[in-house]
Amino acid sequence: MIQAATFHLEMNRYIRAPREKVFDAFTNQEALASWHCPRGMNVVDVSADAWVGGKYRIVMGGRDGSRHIAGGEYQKIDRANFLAYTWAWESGSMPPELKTLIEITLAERDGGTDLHMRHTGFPNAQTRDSHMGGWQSVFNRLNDLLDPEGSAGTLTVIGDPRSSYCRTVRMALEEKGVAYTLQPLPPHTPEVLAHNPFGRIPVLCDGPISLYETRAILGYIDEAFEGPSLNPQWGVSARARIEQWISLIICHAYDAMVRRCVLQYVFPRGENDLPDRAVIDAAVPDIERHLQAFEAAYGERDYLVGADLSMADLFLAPIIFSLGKFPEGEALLPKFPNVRRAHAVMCKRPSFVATQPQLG
Ligand SMILES: N[C@@H](CCC(=O)N[C@@H](CS)C(=O)NCC(=O)O)C(=O)O
Repeated sequence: MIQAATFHLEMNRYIRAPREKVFDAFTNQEALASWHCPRGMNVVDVSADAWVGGKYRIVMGGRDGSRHIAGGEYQKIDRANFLAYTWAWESGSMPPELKTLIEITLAERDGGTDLHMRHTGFPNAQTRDSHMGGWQSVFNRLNDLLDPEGSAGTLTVIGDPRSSYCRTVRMALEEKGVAYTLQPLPPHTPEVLAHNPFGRIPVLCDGPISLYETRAILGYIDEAFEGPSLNPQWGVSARARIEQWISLIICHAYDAMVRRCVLQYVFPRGENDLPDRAVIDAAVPDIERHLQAFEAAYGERDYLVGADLSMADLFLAPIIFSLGKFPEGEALLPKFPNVRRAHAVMCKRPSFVATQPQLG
């Protein structure tokens, strides 16, 4: 005997596509194959007999080889207006005999479609909440598929294009080949604060999912999207080394090179609105120590860890670029030939070229 279920979730999405197209994406097998799984997974197999009483089955595959299979029966089909179908997992946290119900209501608005989803019948709040996160990700893929801008209609990077962290995120998206929209905004604006209580940029919005802190954003980009891995290095020590460099850059190198040097020129706060010499001069020995560490790490290689680009390089390249635009960088960088050579390699990458900022 199955306990009466009392938990449900509701979701609203606006999709810039005609109602018929949105509706058909739920009932057409080929369409379902291209969107109906969370980011980071693939639809491995799908069947859909879209008539009342007909069944559907979706096999979602994780990169680790895991399989998550959901299926059910169509209950009501009113094309382009309303669709109801049962939903059950063949394995996982919900018992296969527990059938939940999905109701999709579509309404036309401003040339697009308001989609309302009601998913009822969860046995507890935890199961409902885990489905909520999953559905948000699944509907992001639906949006990528139907929006005329593709993933740029779903994915937004909020931040000043001159910000080195912002550039790191944009380079990561470029490296993965993922289209996005840039919302160029400085830190602490209401739009930024709406997503990050600390007001810092960048913020990545993927539909209703928003993230801040660049390392976390890169992890999301790497796992959620197809395309080359941002950390292709093999082995525990290589992966730890990447994290070492990222941590050093975020906690110390950025402070010395950007905050205490570059930003003194970009946003001068010294006497007579000039760069604060004392702050810059005190930063120079710290900048030099960091450059020494990077010089040794590169050796004869062009990347910080191993023979390939990693997230560590995506963090460092925008900082070296900014530093090189100001007198202290111009004076210091020639002393570090490995850093210069590796940076020249980064400068040629299309991801670097595509994210070139205008520095003041
Ligand atoms: N730890 C943050 C640092 C982000 C950061 O410091 N961003 C700068 C712009 S490059 C910023 O928002 N500064 C404003 C502030 O610190 O209040 C991250 O990794 O994203």
